[in-house]
Amino acid sequence: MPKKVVSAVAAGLLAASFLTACSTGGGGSAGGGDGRLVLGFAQVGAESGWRTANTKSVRESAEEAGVTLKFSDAQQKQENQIKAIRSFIQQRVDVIAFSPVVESGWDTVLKEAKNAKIPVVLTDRAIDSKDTSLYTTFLGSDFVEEGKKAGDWLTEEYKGKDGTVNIVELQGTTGSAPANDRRAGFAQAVKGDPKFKVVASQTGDFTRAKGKEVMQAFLKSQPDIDVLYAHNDDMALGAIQAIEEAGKKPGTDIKVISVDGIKDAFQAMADGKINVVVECNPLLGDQLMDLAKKVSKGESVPARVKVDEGVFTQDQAAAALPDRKY
Ligand code: GZL
Repeated sequence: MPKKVVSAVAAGLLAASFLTACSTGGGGSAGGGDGRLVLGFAQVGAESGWRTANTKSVRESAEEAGVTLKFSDAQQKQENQIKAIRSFIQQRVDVIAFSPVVESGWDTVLKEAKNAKIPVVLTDRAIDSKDTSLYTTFLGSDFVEEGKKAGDWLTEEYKGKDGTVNIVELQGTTGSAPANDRRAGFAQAVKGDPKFKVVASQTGDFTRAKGKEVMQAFLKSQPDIDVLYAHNDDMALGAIQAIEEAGKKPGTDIKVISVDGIKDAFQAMADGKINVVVECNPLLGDQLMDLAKKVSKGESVPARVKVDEGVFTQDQAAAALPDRKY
């Protein structure tokens, strides 16, 4: 059911035009009074190719939509995102949007935004607050579904084959929605078959460097690894370096399952080093600007806006690569 944002009821034409004039970007006082919507956006950081593409999409879409964007990069620290949201409140922006680096710890600052009558849009990642009045809508992927797609590929790949399948898992940032949900979705997909065993699971913080470092540790501690499940491409690409440095063939000796769908992962798939990529679409900018404009005018918007995304296997990689947008 679309979440009803209470919209002011104009009594007469004059009132309506007054309300309309006030709410098209003039609601806050952050703008230069030019009537443009002012959007405060608190980004997670620049930890991965996915994040870089997401930031580019938000910036370009704001430009095209005539939205004044106030952007902050939290360098993957929650306290920096909270500081940025408080700064946007101080500046009286019209709408606040952010991609929560972790699921918990947002109620206090979002209550401050609510008290300041500044609507909040969650993008990319969700929060675990019980108070859903703290944000107007959540625009992003279904990470449980992504994890399930990864697990479904694996069960299909090993259908009819006997013997234990030893899996190592590179988790995303601890406490983040994608890490929690991709892990849950994958576990749900493979739990029906006892041959699948997750023998090691640790965060690689969504970065290439950490993904390589943790994979090196897995290779030392685990005598027999059949599959790597990485919660994002950057960790998978780092892990591939570790696998090759250990004298093994990624994609063959150790099958590699990844999530995101950045160009480098498609290239690795075409090179036979990644077996399957579950797409997670970062190009949310246009949808975000549309939602922000509606929300600032008090129009009703759906409480949840999902993005379409697919699954790509090695045989599709080379043909798909030229058309990849991120
Ligand atoms: C998913 C996004 C994740 C990506 C990572 O929507 O939050 O964060 O999967 C990124 O690449 O770091």
